[in-house]
Formats: sequence, structure tokens, C-alpha cells
Amino acid sequence: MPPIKFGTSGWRAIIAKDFTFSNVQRAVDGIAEYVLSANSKQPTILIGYDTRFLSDQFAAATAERMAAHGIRALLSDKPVPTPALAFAILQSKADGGINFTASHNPAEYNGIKFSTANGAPALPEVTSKIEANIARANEASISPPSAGHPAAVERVDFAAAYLADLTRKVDLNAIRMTRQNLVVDPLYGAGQGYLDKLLVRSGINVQTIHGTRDVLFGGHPPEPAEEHLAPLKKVMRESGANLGLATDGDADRYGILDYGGVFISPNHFLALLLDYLAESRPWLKEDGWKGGVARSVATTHLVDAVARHHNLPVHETPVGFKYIGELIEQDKLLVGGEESAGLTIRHHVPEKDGILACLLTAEMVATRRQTLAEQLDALFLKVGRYCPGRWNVPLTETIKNSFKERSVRDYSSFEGRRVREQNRTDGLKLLFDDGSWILFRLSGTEPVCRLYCEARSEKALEELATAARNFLFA
Ligand code: G16
Repeated sequence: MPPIKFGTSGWRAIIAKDFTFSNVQRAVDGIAEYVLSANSKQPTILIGYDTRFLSDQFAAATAERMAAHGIRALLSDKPVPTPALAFAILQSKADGGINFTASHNPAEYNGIKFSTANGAPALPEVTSKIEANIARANEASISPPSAGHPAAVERVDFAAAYLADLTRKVDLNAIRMTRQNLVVDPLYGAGQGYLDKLLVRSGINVQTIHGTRDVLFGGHPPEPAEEHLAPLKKVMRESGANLGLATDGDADRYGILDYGGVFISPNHFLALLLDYLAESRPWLKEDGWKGGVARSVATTHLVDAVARHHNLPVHETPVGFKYIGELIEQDKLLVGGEESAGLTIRHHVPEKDGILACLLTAEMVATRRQTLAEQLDALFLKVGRYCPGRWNVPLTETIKNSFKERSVRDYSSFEGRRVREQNRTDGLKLLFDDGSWILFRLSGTEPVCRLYCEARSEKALEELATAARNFLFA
């Protein structure tokens, strides 16, 4: 039997190869054992699913299995974004939640994201217990659930309360008053019927594309990266829209197109939003509260420059929103985010929320009455220019070995640059005297080696990226 391993965010595998009903059942049994051992009374688990092939059926089978274990199962009545499920876990005081999704990965994948009772993605100490439960069950050959009294399965709407909560966190009135013209692209994913619905209900002018279920996602991964947003760009130009707002397969990531279809990278967006929230949300910085900002080790240091400007501390985490979720839960953050388009704010779910990010974008444009590009230029003038970039290198045996061997060495210089600091929080990060840096790490969600670079100009970034690629392929 193939081992079931939880990576950066849950377990992901190819449908019909490893992601089968029997393997899902093994994973669910492992989660059920964990939930039962962590709770004395009858626990409750929420179960959701995205728009992928069979996600709804994996979820329904899981609800039955949980009930057979004696765990009350609340099953979503429709596809549900991961942040909406996180909100429902907190609101209903459930003991955790499972979302069937492979997030932004290509259509042939599916996955399980498991969140604990705090609504945050399960931390490694939890997933390692689940993995151990699964491995033990393998050795003993699968035993059927032993609960004497199966619990109930109930169909539930997780959308209404989540959307109502967003209306309290975002100034929808400001968006409506500025008569913005928005285009929303849920990329055929679970965001459909959430972001667009909330905007329409709030009287905001919005057009939706890709708002239906297509288990092949139109032939592209449901990832709101610039290369997948050409149709959104086209519709924006045709309709004269001022913003394009996209979300990924489970709507925990966002993709933003500014006026004219200009892509704003999540790195730059995070820094802009930090600056905006630090100025506009005094209630987020009430008396005596000493919170700051968290970014992953792979995220732009423009965030640090903005944080310095507002006198806020910065927390650096490994890649994986679970680490930022933990800090939100401890109430240490105004904003937390990652370069891979993850974002949440104080008093919101300890999980990334692409829908919230899209709404705050429209609010920021409405309040400042400037395009995002204009706001970014102003920010660069205030704290300096930062040019981040990321490349994925397919994970061949040669690249894997090259990465393994090179990531443990000590470096005092790198391709003619003096190394100021070596950082091994996650992969190998080398920081140079002029503030530029590179980071190599193996992805925990897809078979690629990620190469991240940041420099203070586009030209310097290009040179650094070439040097970094040469280093990996040498
Ligand atoms: C997941 C995690 C993110 C992480 C991203 C990329 O996103 O939740 O925290 O940044 O994967 O991780 P890696 O570089 O290891 O592939 P998602 O949207 O797929 O759940």
C-alpha cells in the first residue's frame, strides 16, 4: 500500500492512481483516530469539497465513514472554499474539518486538507500522528470502525455566515460608492457563488467568467498566476473594468489584475496591503497590542521595509500557511502572507483567504482612489524598490541530487557576491550585502524545485536568477 504523506498543505495525489476511494478511506480512518483521541466527548467534523472530479463523492463517503466512527459529520451542501470551511469550524466550535481539494494543482490531482479545531491547517505534529495512525492500520490490515452507535450525517450551508462575516471586515460601501467595474474569475473553482455573489448582493458592478463547474478547469491548473489569467485580462480590456479578481481551486489564493489588465504580484500586493491596513485600520492596532506582520522565508523583503516604516515587528516562517495561521491564532499579527498568494488579517481565520484578499483590493482602490500600480510606485518612493521573482525547475533525479548536495554546504561567497547570511529555515537562502537574496527549496505540493530571487532592480534580478540557475544545473 502506498504511504499517505501530508506535505506543505495536506495530502495530494493523482486521482485513480493513489487518490482512490480505498486510500481516501485509509486517510480518513487515520484522521478519525486522531480526532477521537484528542476529544473525550462525541466530536464533530465538518466536511467540504471543491469542484474537482469526484470531490463531492469523496466528501459524501467520508461523512458516512466519520459517522461510522461515531463522529458527527456536517457535510457541506455545495462546493466550499477552504477559508469558508475554516470560518465554519470556528463558528460551530467543531473539532476540525476536512476539505477535498488539490487547491491550485492540475485537474488530475485531488487532495485532503485537514484543519484542526482552531480552523488552522493542521501542524506537522498533528499530521505526523495521522500518518502514524495510517501506517499502523496498514500493518494490522484495515479494521472497520468500531463505534457501537454510528453518528449522524447532516447537510449544512457553510456560505451564509462566512459571507456575512466578510461584510463586517471589508468596507463594501466604499467599493459601491466609487462605482468600480469589476471582473471576477473563480477559475471554475469553489470560489464561484461566493465572491461574485457577495459583490452583486452589495450592489457592486461585477461580471463573472469561469463561474461554472469544469473538472478540467478549461485545460489549465486553477492557479491565479499571470499565465492563467489571459481570459480575465481580455474581458477586463473589453469591458473597461478597473480590477480583475481571481481565486484558485479552493479560493484560498488570489490573483489580482490592476487597471489595463496589469498583473500585481502577490509579493507586491502583500506589502501594499500591509501599508494600507497599518494606515486605515486603527482598530487593528488598538492600545497596547504589539502585533506585527508575518511572511514566509520565500516572500519579499519589501514587507520588512514597509513594516519598518510603520514600526511593526516581522516574523519569518517556513513556507506553509499553517505557520502563519499559528501566529494569527496567538494574536501576534496585523497581517500574514506568502508570495504564493496566501493572506489573512487580524481577527480573521488562521487560514489563507483569497476572497478576503480580493475584497480588500477593491476597498484599497476605492479608498485611495488610485490604481494599484500608482500605489505601488508611491510605496517604492517611500521605502525603496524590491524586485522579487520565482521559477519552478522540474524535479529530475539530477536536480534532486544537486539540490541535496548543494543545500548542506557552507557559503561565504556565491557567484562573485559576498554572502552576508545563510538561512536554513526552509531550504537554503543566501543573503547578500546589497539586500538581494536567493532561496532554493523543494516544493511540498508538486514535483518541482523552487528557485526564488530578489534584487533591487529588474536587471539585477535577471543576473541573479541566471547565476542561481547556473548554480543548480552546474
Ligand atoms: C500550499 C500551502 C502554502 C504554500 C503553497 C506552496 O498552498 O498552503 O502555504 O505556500 O502550498 O507550497 P510549496 O512551495 O511547498 O509547493 P495551496 O494553495 O496549494 O494549499
